[in-house]
This record gives sequence, C-alpha cells and structure tokens, in this order.
Amino acid sequence: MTLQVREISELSPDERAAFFDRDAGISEVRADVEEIVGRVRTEGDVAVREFCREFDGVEVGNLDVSDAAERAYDEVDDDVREAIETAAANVRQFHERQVPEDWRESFVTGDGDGDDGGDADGDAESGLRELGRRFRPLERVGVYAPGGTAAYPSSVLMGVVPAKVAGVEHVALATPPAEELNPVTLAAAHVAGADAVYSVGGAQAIGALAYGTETVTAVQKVVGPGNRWVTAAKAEVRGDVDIDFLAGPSEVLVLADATAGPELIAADLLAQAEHDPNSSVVAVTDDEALAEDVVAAVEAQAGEREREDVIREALDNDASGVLSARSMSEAVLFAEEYAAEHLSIQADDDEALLDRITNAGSVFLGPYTPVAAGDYASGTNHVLPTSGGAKRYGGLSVDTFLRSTTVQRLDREGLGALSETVTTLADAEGLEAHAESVRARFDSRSGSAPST
Ligand code: HSO
Ligand code: ZN
Repeated sequence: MTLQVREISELSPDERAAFFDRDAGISEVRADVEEIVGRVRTEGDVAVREFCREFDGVEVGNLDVSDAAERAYDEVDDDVREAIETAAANVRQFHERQVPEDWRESFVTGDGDGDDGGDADGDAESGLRELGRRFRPLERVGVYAPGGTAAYPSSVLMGVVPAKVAGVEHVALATPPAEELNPVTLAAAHVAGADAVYSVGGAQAIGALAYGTETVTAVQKVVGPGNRWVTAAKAEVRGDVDIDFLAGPSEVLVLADATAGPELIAADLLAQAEHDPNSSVVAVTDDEALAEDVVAAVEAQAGEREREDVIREALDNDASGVLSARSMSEAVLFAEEYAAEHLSIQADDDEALLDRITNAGSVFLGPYTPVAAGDYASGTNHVLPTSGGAKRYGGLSVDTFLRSTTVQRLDREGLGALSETVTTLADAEGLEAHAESVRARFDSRSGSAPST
C-alpha cells in the first residue's frame, strides 16, 4: 500500500483507535515464555544452553564472556572505540546530573486551621519534626541488549552507564549468543563498566538473570529493550524481580508546521521505521502541502535505504501515517493522545508547542535535533516508554536503579504537637494499640515514657 495523506478529522473511529492502541505484542508468546522461564528457573545452565541451541542455533561454551569484552575493546577499530567512548561520556554526563541528594529537613507542624501552625522558626512551639529521604543503589541489576537483525551496542551504554552512575555494584549484561559475538557490543560493555557479560538472549536470558543459574548471578531488577520474547519474559518475572517497563517497537511522531523541511521529517520517520516491521512512525502537520511533500520524500528516500523492506512494513502499520490537521491545536491533541516514545517538534515556535505537551518519552526540538542523535550520543537515554506508556511513566534514568528510604525523628514536643492527630485517626480506624504507642511516650506512670 502506498502512503497517503489522511486528515485527522476524517479518520474513522477504528482508524483513529489503531494509532492509539499500540502494544508490545506479547500475548501470543506468553505461554511459550512461561515454559522457557520455568525451565531456566528449575534447570539452570542446562536449560539455558539448550535454548541457545534451539533458538539461536549456537552451541555456547562458557555463558560468561566477560573476558571477551576487554579483548574486544582492544580489537575494535579506533574510530568505533572513540565513538563508543564519546557516546558513553555524554550519557554519563547527562545521568550524573540526575543523581539525587539525600536530604533531612525540619518541618513546622500544621494545626489544621489552614495557616502553617507554629511560629516562624517552627521549633519553639511545635518541637522537632525532622523528615528526610535517602537514596541507595540496588546491589545487582541485569541489563538486556538486543542482538538479532541489528546489534545494539548503544543499548548497552543506555542500560549499563546509568546503573553504574547510580552506584550499582554488580551490573550484568545479557546479549544473544552468536558464533562470533558482536565486538562492538562487547567493547561497549567494557566502556560502560559492565561487571559481567553473559552470552544468552531471549526469554531464557531474562529467566537466568531473574532467578540465577550456576553461571548467572541472580539480580534484583532486569531492564532494557528486547523483542516480544524478552518483553513477555519481563512480564513473567515481574513480581519476583523488579523490571523497568514493557517496551515495544520504536515509535516516532513528528509534529510540524509549514516552516519544517519535508526531507528531514521523512528522514526521521525512516530512521525509526528501520528498527522493526512493527515500528510506528507518524507525521502530523497543519500544512496540507507539507504533508504531501513528506509523503513524496518518504517515497523517494525509502527506495534508497538498505533496510527498505523493514521500513516499508513499518510504514504500512495501522499506527503509522502522514496526517493533516485543521490547526496546530488539533495536531497537538493528536500527539498527546498518541504519547509517542519520541516526539520531534519541527516548527517555528517549538517551545510554545512543547509547553502544551505532557505525554512523550523524549522530545527533540528543531531541525538539527534528529532522533538518531538521542538514540546514540547526545546523552539522553533511548530506553523509553512505547505504546502510550509515556502517559504514565518516563524512560530509563538513574532513579531506575535506586531505592528510596524515608527517615524521621521527632522530639517530645514534636510528638506532642502531633499526638492528638495520630490518636484521633488511630481511634477512627479502630487501631487502639497505635494510639497507645503514642500515649505511652507521655505516660509517666507506665514507666515507659522516655526520660528526655
Ligand atoms: N530508537 C531506538 C534506540 C536505538 N536506535 C538503538 C538505534 N539504536 C529505541 O528508542
Ligand atoms: Zn533508533
């Protein structure tokens, strides 16, 4: 089918829904994945090896290929090594900026009458109510990096670097086996600082990371993008270990006005379309002529691309298309409902449009900010919510690898200022022992009141 401009206002309810009902497509493989993960859990390395043979056609010797990562670093071409290092440095810089500081602060206890309660300095009347938050890294995490038709060294950086920045001690990387492991993926693991590298892919990799095997150390959280099998396995192990989120094929939505260049829009659409036949790519504009030019540019460029077949399938998806809107407001509303993984804004007043956007994984502003820059090297993370997940959560970040703990201390006056509130609510819940634990602090006859 050839691409055609469609008007948003003329889409049928079904056509409209097809844009918004994207999913990771895991339901068809759930049953098989359950079995694979179950066998890895009970049989360990034996099952892992068997699945590597069955699904990847590879007889894996040692599953742990950590040593190969360092060797690959020395062996890859200089320009590749430098590119990995530049990208890793930029990703590290951006993620270091995200590291939260532990904090403790004294608060003034409110008295329920709407003002702030105590006196100006807080402590004299209401006593001490000191609250804080501290952040500690997980000890062990697993990062998955896809192999298959395209190897993803960039995903190694996007998973491992933030985990190391967060302070995770053991960061394991799993990537599919091959007769000859991709040296760039291995070199990226070395540059990113992976502590272990395992040659295992698919659902079996997720099972091995989640439950551990003789070779693979069990982790607390598994992150990273993957195909349907990997994603279904993450859904399967969730609960026993934490996961980042269930990510589907790549998506981009370009929001453009008459000032945008059709060739650049087309180039950005084709870039994400080449990932996967199920990728979704959309351009939305209020300029009918631009929309026609985008369609022509897509047609012209698609034939030139090495991965034309994948691109054409992605363009054919029900969630892909070039859409014309009656106004930029209609275009923005569509983009908000779409909640794209990548949102590119190519318009005269891009900042004003950005102000109206809440649902997007990562936003790319202006003509010199192709999505590919963020995919590889500008520093932002490329593991992002797909399938409308951006309505509810953000992409991979340092937070992904931290746990937070709250801390508090009250003194006698501080608890005194709160006691009636606590005991009243405890009574209202019928939890008398809760109320009593507060009263005990002030009851000198019980002998349990603290001396200070
Ligand atoms: N666009 C992909 C990430 C990627 N691109 C890896 C190239 N390599 C998902 O955000
Ligand atoms: Zn990409």
